[in-house]
Amino acid sequence: MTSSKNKKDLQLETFRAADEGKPMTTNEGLKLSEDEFSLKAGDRGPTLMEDFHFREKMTHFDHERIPERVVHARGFGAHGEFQVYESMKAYTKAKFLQDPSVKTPVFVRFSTVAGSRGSADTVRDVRGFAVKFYTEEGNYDLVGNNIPVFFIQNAIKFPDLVHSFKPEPHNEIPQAQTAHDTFWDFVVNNQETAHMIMWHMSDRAIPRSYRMMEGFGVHTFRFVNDEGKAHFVKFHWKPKLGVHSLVWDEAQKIAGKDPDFHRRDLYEAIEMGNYPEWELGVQLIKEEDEFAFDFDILDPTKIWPEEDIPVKIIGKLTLNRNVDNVFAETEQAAFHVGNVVPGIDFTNDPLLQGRLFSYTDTQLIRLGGPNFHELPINRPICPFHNNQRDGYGRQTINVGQVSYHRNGLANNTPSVSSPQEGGYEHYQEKVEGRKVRSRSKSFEDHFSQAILFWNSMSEPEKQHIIQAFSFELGKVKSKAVKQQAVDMFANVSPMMAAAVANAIGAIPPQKTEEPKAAKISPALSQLNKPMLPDTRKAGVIIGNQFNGADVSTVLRELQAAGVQTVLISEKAGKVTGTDGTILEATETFLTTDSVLYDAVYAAGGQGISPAFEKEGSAFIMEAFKHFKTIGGTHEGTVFLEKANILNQPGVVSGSDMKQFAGDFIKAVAADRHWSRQPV
Ligand code: HDD
Repeated sequence: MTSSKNKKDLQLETFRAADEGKPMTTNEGLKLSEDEFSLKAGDRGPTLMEDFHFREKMTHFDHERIPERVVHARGFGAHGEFQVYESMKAYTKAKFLQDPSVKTPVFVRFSTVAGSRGSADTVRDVRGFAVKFYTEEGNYDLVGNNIPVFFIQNAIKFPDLVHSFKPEPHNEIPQAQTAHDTFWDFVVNNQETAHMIMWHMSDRAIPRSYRMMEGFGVHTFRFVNDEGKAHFVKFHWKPKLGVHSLVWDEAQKIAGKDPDFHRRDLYEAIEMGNYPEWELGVQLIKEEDEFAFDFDILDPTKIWPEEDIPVKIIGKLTLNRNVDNVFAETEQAAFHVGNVVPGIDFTNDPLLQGRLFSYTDTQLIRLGGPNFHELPINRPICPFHNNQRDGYGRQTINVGQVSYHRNGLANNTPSVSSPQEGGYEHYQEKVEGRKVRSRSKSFEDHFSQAILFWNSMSEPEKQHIIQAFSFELGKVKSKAVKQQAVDMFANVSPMMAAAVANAIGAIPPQKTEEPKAAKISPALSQLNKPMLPDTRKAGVIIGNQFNGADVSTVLRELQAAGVQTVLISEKAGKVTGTDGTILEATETFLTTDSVLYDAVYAAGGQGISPAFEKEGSAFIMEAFKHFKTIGGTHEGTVFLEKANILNQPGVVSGSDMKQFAGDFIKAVAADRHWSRQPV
């Protein structure tokens, strides 16, 4: 494993094979003379058992699939590096968090949770954000999500939660969706889900791009320094590009037009050198302040409001290399919350404790035995030695006679290390208690932070939440479940619940008084995050006899600001401007769609046909409906005039090209224009 971007270095790794240009052999290395015809008794005769080549090829193919992940089956990964900004020595002895000059290689896998491996990227779902740091002290996995809380408080309920959102067992419908009876039945019968459901109904569950999502470790972990002093810690990933989402109608259409929308976006960004970046932030609470808050800091359904416990930014993650082979790397990557390094430790969060069992267990079935740590993607970059031996697919050839601890023949090696020598020592937390199966009293408040979340949303975000509830519950068949959901979420906001009840044909809640808005947390609203035009994609509608000089100026300005442009014309290929400028259109209205862009620039062209004009108008109106930036110059302005949208927010036109480009870029950075009126 290496952090290098240089493909030449990678080829030195013995496990990476470049087959191009090489003679074909069997897996045993025998050169083959033929690979199209099986061995037969005569031209028209039966195939012979003797055909070892046919049997090897077919057997391998027949066994090509492994079980997909039971959750997070649909995912996409990339390599990169992590660098800490300043030493975290005061808080943790983790080596990769000490020296700002050290680059730690990482592998990150993003995922949806509910859908199968072949499901669409843009469904409403939580996104996984799993990071493997290949540190010199061993692999550290931060296996998080893009939502900072979880549905349940105790891991023993995880199989129930997952069964409820997976397709229903009697007809295996619906795929990759929570908009069905069993999920909402689980929600209303497990009210600890309230806070997470608010996030799940929010725009966070339909991200625009993996590159534009926050990530969270969710649980409270521990940092331990070299004096043995501990702090409680929560981890945050903050995307440099800000946090952006799709709108629901758009997300559903993209699922059909380009089910690979998110993986394509990440893959292309990295190929183009637009390496996505996130900053790592930590919230820290002293051990002695464990009980200083009005919520239990170990409860995974609670955030630590950033305004009360600030996020200290400590480093940067950059993804700079796509995988060479999705199966070998992304699919075989095995993350485990229990992969820690000295200086990072667990807490008694009962969800975290259960996860510590589940991850290794699932890899045993998914990757077929106990040697999955030897797969190239999972190998640590530091040496590893112990007395574990054998098992399916063992690759290491352990030499020597001794394979047990407490031996004399090998001088009792491999030997254990003291904490000073880097040996992992569990934090010596004092614990005592009776054996009980119960919820801690301090975990009983399910609504305060759901209310905090709702109150912290901007008006458009609130509307989206109401619409999401109305969609999801609108798909539920059971009237009882619908009603229970309305009544449950009246605890968050009776106004919200009444609006949902109205949309889904349920009875409005009895409760009418809004809970007192004691606090809001501005950090929870996406509209308060960085807004940049960088790497946003604008579709450019262009036809022959476009204004060569002017349009070229606009395109240059957009590119300089980092806005990507894709030219869409009547036919793919050359488009000629009035001054002979030739541009290349890569898409037509047949091959692309409005939902695949962040913005539209109608550059026009005197040679645009009426049919093209009609399709262009539909393309623009779809973008308008999705609140996207729309610009027009020259004949392109006619589209906007005809649609009667010229004076609407986020609609830009003009005859001074520099001015126009500047306004357009600003509007793209502002993202969606929510104050737009329907036309
Ligand atoms: Fe989990 C996969 C994140 C709770 C059991 N989980 C998985 C992945 C992510 C998370 C990102 C995909 C990793 C990858 O890309 O390969 N899971 C979370 C978060 C949770 C959480 C942030 C709550 C805070 N998970 C959770 C619980 C359990 C599991 C409570 C069971 C007790 N998760 C699994 C699993 C998976 C998994 C069954 C499926 C595939 C895998 O582990 O490798 O073990």
